[in-house]
Amino acid sequence: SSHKTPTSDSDLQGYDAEQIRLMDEVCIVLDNDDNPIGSASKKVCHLMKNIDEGLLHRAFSVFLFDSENRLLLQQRASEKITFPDMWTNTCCSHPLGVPGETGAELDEAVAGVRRAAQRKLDQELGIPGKQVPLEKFRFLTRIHYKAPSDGKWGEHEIDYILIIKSDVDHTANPNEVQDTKYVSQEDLRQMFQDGSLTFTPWFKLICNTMLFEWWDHLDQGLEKYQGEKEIRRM
Ligand code: DMA
Ligand code: MN
Repeated sequence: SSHKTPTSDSDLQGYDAEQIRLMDEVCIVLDNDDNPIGSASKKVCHLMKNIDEGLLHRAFSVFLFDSENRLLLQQRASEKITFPDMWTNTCCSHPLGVPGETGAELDEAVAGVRRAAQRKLDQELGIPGKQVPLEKFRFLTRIHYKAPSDGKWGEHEIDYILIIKSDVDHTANPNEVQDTKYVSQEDLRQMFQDGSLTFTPWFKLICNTMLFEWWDHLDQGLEKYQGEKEIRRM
């Protein structure tokens, strides 16, 4: 349930106290080629007025499949400041500007987002780290995209795509996630036909381009999609 705390920060007035606290996390600020050039708070990185001036940060998106190749979706909590109530992929967030989660070279950056992914799968969905070991995350590619949320807030990220296949136990953290659902390809296509549901822009973007092809190759040679060096501009 939502707990609102008065804040002197007018940008954050009226939002959930825990989500306000998380706006102090330190994101990794990037140039257009994914080189870290500094850091800034999650709040600063997600204000459209800064994004409109070119501010860009590092993120990741996890797609978790079970042994039947069903994808775990989540519906974001109403408490989320950006993109509340929308259905999306298993878990998304940001590697933080802390030792272990940041890195300039691609290998080091991928190691950092794997650690961040493991941390957030636990924080958002209660998935134990041992069920999602770091080496099991397959890094596919990076997507550079921009998407407004509500006018004031939005995203502008280089998003590392991670796929993991694992049967997990999960218990949603209600401050982050209001619902979860395992879907087949057919189930997901049917959800897209349901006009009462909304989806995050990055999830729609990935679904409309690469997701179903990756999904078809989960068990035969996803290798050929892994470790792409080029950043996809979308
Ligand atoms: C941010 O996700 C990352 C992407 C790829 C959109 P988010 O808004 O769910 O981040 P957090 O869970 O840290 O609020
Ligand atoms: Mn972001």
